[in-house]
Amino acid sequence: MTDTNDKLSMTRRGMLGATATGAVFAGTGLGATLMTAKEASAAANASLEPGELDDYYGFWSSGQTGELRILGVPSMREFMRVPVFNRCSATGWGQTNESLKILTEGLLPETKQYLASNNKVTYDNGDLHHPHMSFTDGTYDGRYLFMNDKANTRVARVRCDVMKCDKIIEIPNAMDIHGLRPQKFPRTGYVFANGEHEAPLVNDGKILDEPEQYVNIFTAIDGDEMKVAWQVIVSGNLDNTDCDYQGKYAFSTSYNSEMGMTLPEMTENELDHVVVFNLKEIEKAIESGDYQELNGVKVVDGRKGQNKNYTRYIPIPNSPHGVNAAPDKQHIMINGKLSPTVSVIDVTKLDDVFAGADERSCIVAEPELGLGPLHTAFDNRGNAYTTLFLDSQVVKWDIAKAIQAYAGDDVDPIVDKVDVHYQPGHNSTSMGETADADGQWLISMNKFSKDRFLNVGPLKPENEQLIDISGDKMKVVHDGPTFAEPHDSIIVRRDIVNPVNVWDRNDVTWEDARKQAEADGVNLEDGHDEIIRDKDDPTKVRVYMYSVAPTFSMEKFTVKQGDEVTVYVTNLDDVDDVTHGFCMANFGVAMEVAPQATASVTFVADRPGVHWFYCQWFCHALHMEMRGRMFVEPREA
Ligand code: CUK
Ligand code: CUA
Repeated sequence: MTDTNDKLSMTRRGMLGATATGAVFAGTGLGATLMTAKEASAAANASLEPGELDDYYGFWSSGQTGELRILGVPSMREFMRVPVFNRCSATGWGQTNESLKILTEGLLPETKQYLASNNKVTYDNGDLHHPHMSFTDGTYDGRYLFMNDKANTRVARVRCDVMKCDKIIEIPNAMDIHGLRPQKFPRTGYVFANGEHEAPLVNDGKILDEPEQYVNIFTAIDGDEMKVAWQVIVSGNLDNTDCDYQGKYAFSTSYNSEMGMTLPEMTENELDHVVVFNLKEIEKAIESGDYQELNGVKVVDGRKGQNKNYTRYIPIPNSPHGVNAAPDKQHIMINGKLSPTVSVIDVTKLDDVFAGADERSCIVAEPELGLGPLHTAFDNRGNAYTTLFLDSQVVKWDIAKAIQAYAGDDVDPIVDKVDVHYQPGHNSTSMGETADADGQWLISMNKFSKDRFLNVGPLKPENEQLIDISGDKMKVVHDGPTFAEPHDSIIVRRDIVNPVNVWDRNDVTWEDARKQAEADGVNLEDGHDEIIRDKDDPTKVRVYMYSVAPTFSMEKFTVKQGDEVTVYVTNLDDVDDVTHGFCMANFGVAMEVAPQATASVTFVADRPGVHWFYCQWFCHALHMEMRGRMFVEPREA
């Protein structure tokens, strides 16, 4: 299979310059089949001519790298990396005052204390699994992207107008946020976030190795305010989450309903469960006071056996992983992982389940698809596409036929299978997690690339494959190596995403700089050029300069050894793509200053002598000349 797909991708590239003639071999995963010239040229559309724009934005997670990535689909070109939970040498994320504010303001007091005892102000790492766009009326609205950090229990938001992270909050009470999805209807609204790992609810060390006392926490965040709205205590752990198109229910899978601590314990039961959260009932509990307040959050008890209408636990085989709402607005797919099945919930049957009907009565199909089903994506023709981790395949299946088969009809829901390389986790289709699914492209995010690329040593890239799903048969049309480790992606029609080209001078990002400048009598919007020594604390110096290609307004400035220096740079260029940078050499200081933005960075000038600062973003023919000197007068002996 490897061979045939290699041939296809070579052929695809080879055909770009020439007219496709004759037939070429294409891999379908089920053996080589002849591909017509028409099909081949359809596949060739996956690549674009130089200068052509993609039809879709792809928003990619990066797992343990901690950033968000922006790709083009179908070209699979990587456009941008947006630092979120990581640090970034290029942009100064984690170093500028503006980014440090975002990285620190949402941390819990005990986290700040812990970090301070390790001489840190924020975490350096993150594990970003699930990027999802805000919704209005069941489809993407282009406002925000939300994403989780499994490593340090945080949720972040990226503004789609500038493609920068503007909020990060740490979630109290929960442990290790994994599954994350925005509310689809009427709008986002809530952002649902799963704590994956179980722990004592007050985790202060009084309870340690007593797993029977551990709980797990489901969190609803207000996506506009980026504050926790409420939480629910659940039985079992929580893996992935999604919600319906009605605004009534959210769903979370649990692979460890056993609450086991060892692998044999965690996989003991044949049935685990999906937790269904009844949003209206939970909101009522908050209103009526049926909650406890913990770390400033209203926490509702939705554990098994509470006999309340906050949650229901639907038995699912076996250690279910992904949850995916179909664009038909009716069906929710629960991916079985250790079971070869996907369990299909009909959301119209959930009212009855909450009224007392058998929990499994909402299951309307449970097709056997292959080994290791992890995640499911959709087209607009009633088909679902499920990744099979163990089989290294994507299986296309017909939802209506799966329902008929479950009802007893003799029909096979499986439409097609294609080999992918190797071991897929998430997949995503163009607009596939919205009501506007369009059935054009599918990305299979494969955990292993093995032999698909030149060997780069023991650590290999992952491999993402682009699959054309517009026809009856799936066709792998592109391999794309990626660094650690995208879990999830969304593919968004390009007309929905409309970022600006230059910043608005009034942007809130540098609000603090604006206020400080005002207090210092400096107008950031003018060409300003000032050195201010703080009246109350004379060791603090503020240097305000601006940049217009190819110069900084300040050719030199002088401070004293030991001064705490804050440099504010305002980029007065308002031309597309004229970003400057500010790097203070040998001080470990560097940042991006995009058109019309202000950025600032603070450091202690504890190295006497002459030090050069320079523009680190190639901006002009005289970019090398865009530099200046900082004189640091030695401390008096
Ligand atoms: S999880 Cu990674 S393959 Cu974190 Cu969405 Cu399923
Ligand atoms: Cu400004 Cu390079």
